[in-house]
Amino acid sequence: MGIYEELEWRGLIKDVSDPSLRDKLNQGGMTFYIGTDPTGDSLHIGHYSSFLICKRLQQAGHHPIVLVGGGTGLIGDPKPDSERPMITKETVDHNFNCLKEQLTKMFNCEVVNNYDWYKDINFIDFLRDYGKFFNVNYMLNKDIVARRLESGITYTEFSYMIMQALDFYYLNEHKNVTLEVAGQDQWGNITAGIDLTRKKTGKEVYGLTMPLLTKSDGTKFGKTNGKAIWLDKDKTSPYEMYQFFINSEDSKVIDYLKFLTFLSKEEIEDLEKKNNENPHLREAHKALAREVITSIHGKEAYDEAIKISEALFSGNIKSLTAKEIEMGFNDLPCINGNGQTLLQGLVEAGLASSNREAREFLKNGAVLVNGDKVNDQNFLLCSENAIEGKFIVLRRGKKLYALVKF
Ligand code: 383
Repeated sequence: MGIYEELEWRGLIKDVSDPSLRDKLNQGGMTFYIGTDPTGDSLHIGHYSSFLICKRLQQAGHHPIVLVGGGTGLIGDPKPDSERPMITKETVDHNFNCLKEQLTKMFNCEVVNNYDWYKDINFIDFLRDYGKFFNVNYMLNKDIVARRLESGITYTEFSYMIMQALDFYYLNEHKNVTLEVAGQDQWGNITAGIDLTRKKTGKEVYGLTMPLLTKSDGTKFGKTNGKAIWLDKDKTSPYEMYQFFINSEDSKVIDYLKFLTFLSKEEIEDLEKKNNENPHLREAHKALAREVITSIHGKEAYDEAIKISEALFSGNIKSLTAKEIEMGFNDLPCINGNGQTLLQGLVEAGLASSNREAREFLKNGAVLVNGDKVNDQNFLLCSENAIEGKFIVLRRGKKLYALVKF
């Protein structure tokens, strides 16, 4: 199986600009690029799924260049529904540095900034040297612009495709880039670059897009409760990421393994069999979480995520450090500890609806404090009783948790 067939098997090919790309990719030796705009200070799992193509093509003997759009980030790639708010140059600079660091760490790749070539192009040159190659009808027919005609699009965002096209042309001229890869939402921008390069140089360059990952209801993959899954540990802890993957839909987990891991066809087929025969063991889900988290955050972070999950599952809270508790309980109700009684704390944290109900729970032995059963309603929620003086974990019944912070 060549790399092209492997990408096909993984479900990673949506559009290709020319059928001859199959042989070219199978031969190796192409320099390709993929870009992202510094609209935030971290990439998320959606970006990750696209950027993994860097490693896959690299392993097949191609050379990656990653572009972080310090220039395009100042303009904004049109979204289907509405204009983007402008972000300041300072924010773009800051985000650029964050993304550059994340990407070099993960993919050990060359990172370029398109601001470096735009800064020398003045407006007159831009219109003469590039604008002249774009027929407005051609631009209006691009899917993304067509979709915005109703709601409106500014001249600024309308010009975006010329910039991305210019990048492809520039990288072809200066770095011998002959292929641009991206998620399927970038097809219009990629073909604009192929056309511009052909018109300006007569040379043929290529494009390839990957489908966007979805959930079974067709919505975008990569969010829990409306929150994105970030690659930055401080925004999404490895434990949260673990929960996200372990809770993947059964009907989708094999697709995600193909898309997001480097496990081989044989290994994934084996997991598929296990998933069908013994779904309750969740072997495929566990492999998915292990592969992705180890590759993004390393083995240690993965082990920590497992440790937190196991402690929360078994109730063995005391085996956790304060830092691990903070990670594990990030999303749970939280109250400030001020030496209140356990009775007061249960009500305040919403684990009981009244003092009377709280007393009932205590009497029935349904309340755990840091994993131990407590039935003394006057037990004090004070830092002396907290783990590392910082956290008390309250649990009522099997599943309801709250955190008391000091
Ligand atoms: C800018 C200049 C270029 C080439 C690409 C760009 C960025 C591009 C874009 N990409 C998305 C982003 O920045 O907007 N115009 O968030 C996303 N990508 C990748 C992938 C994806 C796309 O970073 O489909 C998801 O992650 O292509 O939406 O010369």
